[in-house]
Amino acid sequence: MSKSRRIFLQEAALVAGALGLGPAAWARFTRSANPSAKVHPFDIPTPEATTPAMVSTWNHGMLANDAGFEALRSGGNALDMIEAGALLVESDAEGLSVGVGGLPDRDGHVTLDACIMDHTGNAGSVCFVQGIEHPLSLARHVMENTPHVMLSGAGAEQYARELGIPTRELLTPKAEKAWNKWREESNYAPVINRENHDTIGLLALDDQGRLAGGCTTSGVAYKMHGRVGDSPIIGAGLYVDGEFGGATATGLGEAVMRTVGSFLVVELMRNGASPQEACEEAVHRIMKRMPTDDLQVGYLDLGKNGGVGAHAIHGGFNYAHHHGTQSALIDATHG
Ligand code: SD4
Repeated sequence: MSKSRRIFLQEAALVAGALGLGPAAWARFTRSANPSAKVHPFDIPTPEATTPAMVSTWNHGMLANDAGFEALRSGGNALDMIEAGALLVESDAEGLSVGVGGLPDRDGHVTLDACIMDHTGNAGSVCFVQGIEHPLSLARHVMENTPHVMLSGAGAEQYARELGIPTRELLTPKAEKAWNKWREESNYAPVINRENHDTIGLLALDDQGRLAGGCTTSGVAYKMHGRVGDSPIIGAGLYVDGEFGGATATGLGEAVMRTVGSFLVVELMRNGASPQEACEEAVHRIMKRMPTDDLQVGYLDLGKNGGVGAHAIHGGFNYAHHHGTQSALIDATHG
């Protein structure tokens, strides 16, 4: 065993002790180091098999959902559906809001946020990471192979290096050109408009009734260096409750974080709201509390039984819905 792996396991054991984790939880956290711990809780199917479905934000959600269903057909589960969809969009250098090609912060650095969560409540997240093409996959490693939920910045990058994940330049000539143009005026106000709001949030229900969700983004364009949005925050940019449903957010993260938006959507479903009612109420909470002329936030959710809801403050938010036989791009309601 390598020295860093040994130190990691010692530290993880300390954390597990401090958290009061019993042997079963400890075995799950150290799954990769313990060959006898073969069954991850996620792999235990829930009792009902269901019709699989996947919803993802924005136009690029169409291809992401196709990739998700491909992963399902190849024997994957809901988490694999999420990761497959994210991988595709993160690698698309034409997209200006996710992974490679994302618009940089005001100092010219592309910094990424991502998270993932499953129906058992497992969650992993990375924020403020640079030079990593697939932050959502790194978040999945955090979830599955460390005792933590969230790693940030240099620490997350160090973990990626330990995993052998190669680094790469994420700033494309197209994004650099846009940044240079923005610098002519350097307007630091974090406004979400048509150009800078294409974070992908993904929710999947597999054929065993297991829900999972993910969210990955380069965040608000030209943000302050070090700014982290809602997208990697469990409960804000994403939340999954295996009993009721999952939700994800897009738009200005500050408004979503202040209202713990995705958790709110799921909790409303838990209390009897339909997926659509839950998204509407969460948007209305924001509209009641803050000025919304220049503010866009949209929620998308997927109920445990396959119901879908989506609602935004302003028009323009759309999402892709795939349920195995049919796939469509749908305009969300707003206001
Ligand atoms: C953020 N919520 O960093 C992200 C941005 C976004 O669609 O969703 N854009 O605030």
